[in-house]
Amino acid sequence: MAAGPGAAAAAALSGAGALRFGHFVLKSGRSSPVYIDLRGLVSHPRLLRQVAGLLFQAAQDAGVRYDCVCGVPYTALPLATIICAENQVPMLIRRKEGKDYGTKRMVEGTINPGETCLIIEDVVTSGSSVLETAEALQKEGLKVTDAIVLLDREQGGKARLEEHGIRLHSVCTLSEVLEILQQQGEVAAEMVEKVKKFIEGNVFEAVAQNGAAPVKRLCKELSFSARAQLPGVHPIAAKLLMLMEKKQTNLCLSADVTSPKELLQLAATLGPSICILKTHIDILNDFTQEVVKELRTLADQHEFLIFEDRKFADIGHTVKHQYEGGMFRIASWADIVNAHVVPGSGVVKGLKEVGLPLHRGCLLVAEMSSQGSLATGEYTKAAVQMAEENSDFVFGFICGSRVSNKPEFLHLTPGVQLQTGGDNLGQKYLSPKEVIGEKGSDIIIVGRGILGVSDRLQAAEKYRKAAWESYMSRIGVPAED
Ligand code: 5BU
Repeated sequence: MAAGPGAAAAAALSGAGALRFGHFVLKSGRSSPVYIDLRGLVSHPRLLRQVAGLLFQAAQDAGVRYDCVCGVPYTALPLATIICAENQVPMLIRRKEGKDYGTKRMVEGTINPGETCLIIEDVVTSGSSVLETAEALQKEGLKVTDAIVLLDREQGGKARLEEHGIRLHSVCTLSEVLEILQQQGEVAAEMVEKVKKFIEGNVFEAVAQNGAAPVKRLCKELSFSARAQLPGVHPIAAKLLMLMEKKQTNLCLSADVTSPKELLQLAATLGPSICILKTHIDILNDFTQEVVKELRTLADQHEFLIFEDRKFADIGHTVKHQYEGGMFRIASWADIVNAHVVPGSGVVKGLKEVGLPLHRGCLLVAEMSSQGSLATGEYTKAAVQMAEENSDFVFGFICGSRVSNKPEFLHLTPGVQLQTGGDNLGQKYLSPKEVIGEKGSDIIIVGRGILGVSDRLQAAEKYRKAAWESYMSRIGVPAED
């Protein structure tokens, strides 16, 4: 066998069948020429022990000082176990969030606050999993200064962890492994080039973090129309993404007016500038089914979707009735509704029973724009998990920044004005550029920024252009003058 930790790692990876080359669609929806999965390592006890030895040695070589060890769940758990058992080091286990968020201990084992815990991981891409484990340990009062990984995919994880004060030591990098395998004739030079190009074009960079939810962004973004064609994308998301691209608008009008006549006037004049018209149907002082019928006609004529910002927040049985019946019969005319996740997944399940047969879609409130909102951190993460578990009905989020890196999910952000600041009732505003360009959201939701101006069409066009230009520069298309 060739000498050196890199060669030993490469041999272990190919011995465990952990590296596959070809054409793969990743969880994020992107295609990749390489697929790395070390879960099968547990079926190769000799290799498992060898990899644990390489990780331990890498920590020794780097001169890392630590009091205990924690593996990133799940693949690195047996590796951490071997390291700890063989070298008499106390171990900690981090729980992956279970269904009963926040009620269980997140770290098992004896925790001595102030001690330093070394993190063990199999593969690092963006560094998110290591960061999540580090956050859980830090919450318990432990220090995290170093992490050891078998394979660094060189896609920005090292730099991202460094930003958080964590040094990443890798036994080998993906390009080293590729070179070794190429020398050994196990991979063709062509494939090596292909993978290297893929790595270069897919480096994660950190974007503004809001609360505890780690947010990641790929340098090269998919366009709205490319996202519309992803396999498994929700039909409403696909329709929305396509009409956004066609009309060049990622502006949602929050039509918060109380007169039905004014609502319909707004829809008729601003229709061509918007991708969604958002209603609060219960603020109309004179509601009739005729109003929503006319609104539907205007939506079809100008190609925008209707989003009733109802924020359902009750048990499944109740929201079903609220969505389907009552005087508003929301499900019969609104393409999109939204829900709070505070009741647990029953709220989505209830809405789904009504919405799915009608081909409707739902957004979950993952974050709110208002001062002091409690929808942060673990709550936001729970919303993302709920969306992932119900992606046949849920296609995105109401949020302040990108909360999921899955391109099939859409991010819609309220609290947007060209003049930033807030109102006197807790609303906070960011600019379209901040929201789309920096926070990584997809669609701006604007109410009073447009409604409070005498020439509403001109104002809507201003917002549309600002948000669209930010999106274009995000995907790497220079602005036209
Ligand atoms: P504004 O006039 O642009 O401030 O209106 C914002 C709209 O978005 C308004 O209809 C709110 O009900 C809605 N909204 C919000 O402002 N913040 C949130 O977090 C959520 C909804 Br969820």
